[in-house]
Amino acid sequence: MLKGLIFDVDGTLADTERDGHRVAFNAAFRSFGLDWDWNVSLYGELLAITGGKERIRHYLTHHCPGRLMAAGLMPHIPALHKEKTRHYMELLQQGHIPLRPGIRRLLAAARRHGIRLAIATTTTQDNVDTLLSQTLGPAATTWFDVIAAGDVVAQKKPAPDIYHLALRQLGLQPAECLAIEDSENGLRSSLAAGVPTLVTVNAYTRHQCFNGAVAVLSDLGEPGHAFQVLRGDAGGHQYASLDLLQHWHASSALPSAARDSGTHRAP
Ligand code: XBP
Ligand code: MG
Repeated sequence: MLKGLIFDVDGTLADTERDGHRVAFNAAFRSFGLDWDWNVSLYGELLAITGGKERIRHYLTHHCPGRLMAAGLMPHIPALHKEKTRHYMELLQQGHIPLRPGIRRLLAAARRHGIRLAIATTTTQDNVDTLLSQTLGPAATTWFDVIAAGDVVAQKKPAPDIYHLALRQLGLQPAECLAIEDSENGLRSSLAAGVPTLVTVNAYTRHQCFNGAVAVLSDLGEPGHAFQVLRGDAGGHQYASLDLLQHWHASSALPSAARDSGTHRAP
């Protein structure tokens, strides 16, 4: 039985990367007098590295023109990332980053039906709190029994650490939950923790491999705004209702033969 929904944040709750984090990184580089420009295409490559500090370190190691410059900048990564987070929070506070389709609707449905809510994300707690309060109101952070975010774990996604922490703090078994993710790194993390996972892609992740997901969608959809089912059986539904999530969750518990036989159809 589905007892908990565990949401990823970046790319899942909101499309935060291209016009949010990426813009904030570039603003921080300018604040530090660095002429680096993470354009849309390069940032798409750098997203393979989760964690903003880890992404900067990767850039310094693999992309930075001067070796000496890279070595000299390594100690400044925490300060650079702090400046980036300041810029990102400003973008959030200006209301530039809306929730993705279906998020508000599903959170409300889960709360009405007593399904517990959690977050498992690589970004910082501050970024999560600001996104939730800006888009859903100041009380929204209290809707989540658990917000597992950023550096609270040793290994970031695709390692399962953040999902293990969320499950431990929820006091739920992996099979009692459904994760919602947007990226291959996120899916690998949730599946490694044993959590059945629904994927909603975005422009940066649409081409990635999502083997093992209960279904892959363009987004969660809304009444009158149909989703695209990229993989899986939505039984003719036009958007991801709580019923449909519960169906996908139940089907994930079935032996693959029963699941693949199509006998367990969407409601
Ligand atoms: C996506 C990430 C984060 C963001 C940047 O997190 O990998 O690192 O790109 O945020 P999610 P920070 O698990 O929510 O998809 O700079 O705060 O790390
Ligand atoms: Mg994500």
